[in-house]
Amino acid sequence: MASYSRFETFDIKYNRAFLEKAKGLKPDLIKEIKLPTGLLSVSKNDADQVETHNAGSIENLKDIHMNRDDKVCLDFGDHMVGYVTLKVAKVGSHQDAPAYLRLKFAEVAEEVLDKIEDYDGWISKGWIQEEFIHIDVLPATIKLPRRYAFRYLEILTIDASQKFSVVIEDVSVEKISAVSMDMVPSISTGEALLDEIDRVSLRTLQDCMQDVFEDGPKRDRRMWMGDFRLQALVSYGTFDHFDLVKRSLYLFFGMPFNEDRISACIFTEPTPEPDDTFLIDYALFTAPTLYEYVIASGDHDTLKDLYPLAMKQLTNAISELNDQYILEDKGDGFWCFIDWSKGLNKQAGAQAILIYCMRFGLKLAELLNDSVMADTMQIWIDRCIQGAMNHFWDEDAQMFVSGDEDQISWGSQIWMILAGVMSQEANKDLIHRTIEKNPSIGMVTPYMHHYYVDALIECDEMALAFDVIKEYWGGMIKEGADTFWELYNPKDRSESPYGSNIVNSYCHAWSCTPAYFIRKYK
Ligand code: RAM
Repeated sequence: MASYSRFETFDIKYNRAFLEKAKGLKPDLIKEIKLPTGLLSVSKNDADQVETHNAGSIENLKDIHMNRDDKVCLDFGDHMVGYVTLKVAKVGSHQDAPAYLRLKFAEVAEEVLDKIEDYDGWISKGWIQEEFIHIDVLPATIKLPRRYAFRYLEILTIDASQKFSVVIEDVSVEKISAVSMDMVPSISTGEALLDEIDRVSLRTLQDCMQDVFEDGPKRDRRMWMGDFRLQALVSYGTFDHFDLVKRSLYLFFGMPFNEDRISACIFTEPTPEPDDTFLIDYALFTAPTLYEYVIASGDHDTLKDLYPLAMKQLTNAISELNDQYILEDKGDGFWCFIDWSKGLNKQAGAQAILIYCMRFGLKLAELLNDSVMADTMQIWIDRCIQGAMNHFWDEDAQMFVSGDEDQISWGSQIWMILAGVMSQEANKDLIHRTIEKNPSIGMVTPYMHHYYVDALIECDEMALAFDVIKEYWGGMIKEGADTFWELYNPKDRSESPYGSNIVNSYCHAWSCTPAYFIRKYK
């Protein structure tokens, strides 16, 4: 069973001044009332594919009288994040028993068919958006206390009674986000598919921009550094909500633990708290995230505040290098993320990400004229490149290998390219060799695909980069995505890192990056 890491002692150093700054930057959420647009039925066809069928006009809803096992499925026409209110009434004689309803919220149609009893994964089934409610007195207006992420809402009448039937008079959602789509200048690339990918990317980001940059409004509803870096990057030049980036940065940097580590993810409720999960790559990404924010916003005060701790993530990682300038492999545990592809060895990827992030550390040091730190970064970049070439480069395979079993994966090649370990010409050869050999340890997240696209651009393969965007993210659009997903393996739609895709998130922050590439390069 997979699991997140844990620290036995968890010594958090709250920086009250930073957390106060974060508090002062809490956004006012934009609220909008939305109504369902239609009625649907969802089923599976003979080829086991999920199909939706129009089940009539939404105007008919209040004419449907529901008794035991009757159900209706409402379509809101787009992905929603917000609070739902239902007006429920009855027809017939006196209500002689509670109305007993089950509500299922679904981001994608197949979730309507999922059964909670089938879930046996390793993360909580509490994430499955299903509610059972008893209503003793009808008519009633019920405002559900949870926030949901969904497009479809199935309402099943578990029971009414022989004397009365349930009627759903009205359902509405108060949709919330820190930003609105009107804030984004529209673009036209001349290619309809790219324009649509751009729009869906921004919708994904919008629905994840709440009190902080959440990773997914269905799950996990917290802020992970790896996701946040990419969200912030896409937000520059689109929603341009610098205060939300700044708030999110101060939250991460305001709660270091054990040796000033920055947590892989943080919680904000009931009060801000870091998770006791540490991922070396996510900690290192604090450097590029801070650098990119400062360049986009020009906010040098924040740079001065956060610089020491960003550099500490780099020097902490440097202190873990062995005398060959190599990060040791820590095996299968959750010590470095990179991707959810099964069996991926993380050692070479971690080494490459350290080099990649030290390059940002160098730039941060230069911005502050810290020549001692800039020299230190350069020395360790050179040493780690030397270590990487000696230890991970396989002369025979002409590819990078990782771990004791010399594993060749897509992730290791891509990260070594982005780290700039070799010349651009050699990188170009390497990416073509990778495409040709197609290592079986592949990539399953849009997050890793983002870095693949980035690596192709680094290798001056712009056309190929856009082919990947059109094929991979375009693939999700063909499958009906309103927002982009946490995980997409076109060869296996049921793939999940959690033991079942019932808990996968279908509006996931790290998948919003095509808008960044499209707007930068098209
Ligand atoms: C999952 C989430 C999140 C990601 C971490 C590593 O829990 O999908 O987005 O950053 O894993």
